[in-house]
Amino acid sequence: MNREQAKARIKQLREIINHHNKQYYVYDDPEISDADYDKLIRELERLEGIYPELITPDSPTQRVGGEPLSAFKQVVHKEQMISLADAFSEGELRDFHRRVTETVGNDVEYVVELKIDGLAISLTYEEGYLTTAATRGDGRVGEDVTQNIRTIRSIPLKLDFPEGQNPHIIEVRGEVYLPKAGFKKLNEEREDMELPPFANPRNAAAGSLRQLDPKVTASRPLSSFIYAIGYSEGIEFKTHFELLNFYKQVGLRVNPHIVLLKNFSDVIDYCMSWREKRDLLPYEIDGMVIKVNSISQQQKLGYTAKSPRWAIAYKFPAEQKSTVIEDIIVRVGRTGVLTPTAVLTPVRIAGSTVSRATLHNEDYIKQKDIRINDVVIVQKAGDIIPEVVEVVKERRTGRERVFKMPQNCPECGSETIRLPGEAGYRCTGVSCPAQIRRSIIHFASRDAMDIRGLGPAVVSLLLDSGLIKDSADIYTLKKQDIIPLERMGEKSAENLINAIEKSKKQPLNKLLFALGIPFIGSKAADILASAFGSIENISKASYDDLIKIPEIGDKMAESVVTFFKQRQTKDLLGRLKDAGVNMKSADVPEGPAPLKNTTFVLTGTLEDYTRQEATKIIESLGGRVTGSVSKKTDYVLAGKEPGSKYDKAIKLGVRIIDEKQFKELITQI
Ligand code: 3BD
Repeated sequence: MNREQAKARIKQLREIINHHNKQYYVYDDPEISDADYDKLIRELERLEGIYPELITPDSPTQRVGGEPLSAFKQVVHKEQMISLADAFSEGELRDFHRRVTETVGNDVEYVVELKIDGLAISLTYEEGYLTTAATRGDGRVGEDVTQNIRTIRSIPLKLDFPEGQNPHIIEVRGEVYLPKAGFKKLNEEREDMELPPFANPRNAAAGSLRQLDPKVTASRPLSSFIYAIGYSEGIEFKTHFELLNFYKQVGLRVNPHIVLLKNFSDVIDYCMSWREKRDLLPYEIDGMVIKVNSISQQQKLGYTAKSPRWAIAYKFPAEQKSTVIEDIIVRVGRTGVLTPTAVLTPVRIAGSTVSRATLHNEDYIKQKDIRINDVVIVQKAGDIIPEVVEVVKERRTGRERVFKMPQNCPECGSETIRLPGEAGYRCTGVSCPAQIRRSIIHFASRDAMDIRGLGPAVVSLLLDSGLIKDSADIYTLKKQDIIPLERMGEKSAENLINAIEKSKKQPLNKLLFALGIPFIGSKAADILASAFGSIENISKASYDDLIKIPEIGDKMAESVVTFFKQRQTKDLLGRLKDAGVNMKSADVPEGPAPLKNTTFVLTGTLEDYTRQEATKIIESLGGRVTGSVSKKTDYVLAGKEPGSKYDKAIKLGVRIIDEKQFKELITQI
C-alpha cells in the first residue's frame, strides 16, 4: 500500500470506527463484535504507525495521548455554570410549579430528566472540534481536564453538525459518571491496595477525572450524559427538548429516560416512579431534574442570585433502615492493617441486601460509640457502600458489648500494634497467611506484574497445595505442578506459565508497585522507578535521597527504607532476580548519549528499518524524533517517496540524510 492508498484507507477507517464508537458508546446499540472493532483499531494504528504524519488529533487512536500533567490549568467558563435549587418533597415541587405558572401562565411544558450522580462538566466545541473540557469548579472557573475527557468514548472529539446548524462555538454541559459496576470494581481494587474507598460514584468520577496522568483516567469506565448548553454562537433553540434532540443528532449522549410532559401531576408521578425504579439503572441517580421546556418562558422566569427559576432538582430521600450489629469482625489486609467490619442482621436497602458495614478503624467506633448488639441506622453512602449512621441508644438493653481491637492478629496470632500517627492497627507477623495471600494477589494483579490467570482463587489453590509460599515462588512453578489443581487443565496451566514468563519483562515501576511497599501506590512507584532506574539503586537510597523527590513524602520515604532493610525483602528480591525478573528501567541510558540534543524528523519509507525501529535507535543514542520540520531540526532522514517534510527541510536549509548516511552516522559514533 502506498502513501496515497494508506491515506484514503486511514480516512475510511476513521469514519467506520467513529460510527461504531458512537453506536456502542453513545447509542448503546453496537452493530459489530468487540473483536471486529479491535481489528479496525489495530489496522488504523498500524497505518498511523507507518505514516505518523497522517495522525490527526481527532483520530480515534488519539484518545490517550500526551504526557502526564504537573497541574491542571484553570478555565474561565464563557458562561457561568449555575446551580440548581433543591426540592425534597412533593409539596416543594408543587410550590415550584405554582411560581412558574404565576409568571408564565398555565400553558407550560416540562422536560423531566434523571439527576445523574456524577460530576458536572463543560465541553467547548469550536467549529465542531472538542477544544476544551473543564470541570464545573465554583461555576465560574473550573479546571482544564481536556486530556482526561478525551479518553471518554461517549464524548465525541468532533460533532457531526447537520446542514445549516453549525455553531461556530458551543459550550455543551453535562455529567460525567462512573457506572455502578465500575464504581464497585474500582473500590474493590482500592481496598486491595488499602486505599480508602470512594464514598460514592460522584467522588469516584471526580477522582478519576482529576488524574494528572490521562492513562489512569482511560482505565476507568467513565461515561457521560449531556443535558444543558452554555455559551454559543451561530445556533438558537426554541425549546430545551429541541436542544436535546440536536445533541442526540450530533453524536452526544443524551439520557434515554428524558420525557416531555404537559401535566404537572404527570411530572410528579414520573419522579416518584423513578424513586422506586432507580435500582434497576446501571448508574446512580440521586433525584430528578425538572425544567421548563420553552426557552422564551425560561427567559421570562430568569434567575435568582444562585439558580434558574425555570428548573428544580427533586432529591430522593436517602434510604435508611435499622438493624442489629450481631458481631464485629476484623479483616487483615495486604500490608497487615486490621479493618473492623460490622456483621449485620441482613436488611434490604435501596435494592440490595446489606449484611456488612465497614467501621473503618478504632476511632470511628469510639466516636459513634458503636457496640456489639446495638440497634443501628444503616444507609448506603451514594446508595452503594453501607455505613452506620448512628446508634439507636434508646434501644440499648444492657446486653451490648464494647468492642476492642484485638491484641493478636485474628489470622496468625501475632501481636498487633497501633503505630503513632496512624488510625489503624497492624499485624506484626512476618508470615501472616492473610497478608501473604493478599500480597501475592496484589503482586499478580493487572497494574502490578499483570499475570493473567493468577487471581484470588488460583492464589489460594497454590498456597493451600503448598506449591508457593510467597510471590517469588510463582517463578518456580512448572506446568506439571499446575495441571492437577482443581479446575485447571493442560491449556490453563500452559496459559498461566506463559503469563508468568511474560511478567518477568514487566517494567521496573510495575515491579516496584507489585512489591506492595506500604504507602507506595502505582503513582509513587512510577516516580521512584524513573528517579532511581533500578531496584538496586532504590534499595540503597537513604531517607534523605528519597525525600528530595518532590512527590515523595515523609511516610513514603520512611516506608521504602524500612522495606528494603528487611532480611525477607532482600531474600525475596534475590530470588526474583535469580528467576530472571527485570529489575531495571529500560529507559536509563547505560552508556554515553552521542546524539544528545540532536533532533531528527523521519519521512518516506526506509528499507532496513520501520519508523519505530529507526526511532528506537535514535532514542537509544540519546536523540529525539519529532513529527515536523523546523529550524531546530538537525537531520531529516529521508527514505523512498518522502513527503512534504522533505520540501520543508530544503526550504529551511535543514540537513537531509538518506538511509545509507544514517547508517554511517550511527555506526561512527
Ligand atoms: C444531572 C447544576 C441547569 C442547566 C442549571 C438547569 C448544579 C450540577 O443529571 N441542569 C441534569 C443534571 C444536573 C441539570 C442544570 N440537569 N444544572 C443539572 C444541573 N440532568 N445531574 N446541575 N450542579 C449540575 C452542581 N454541581 C456541583 C456543585 C454545585 N452544583
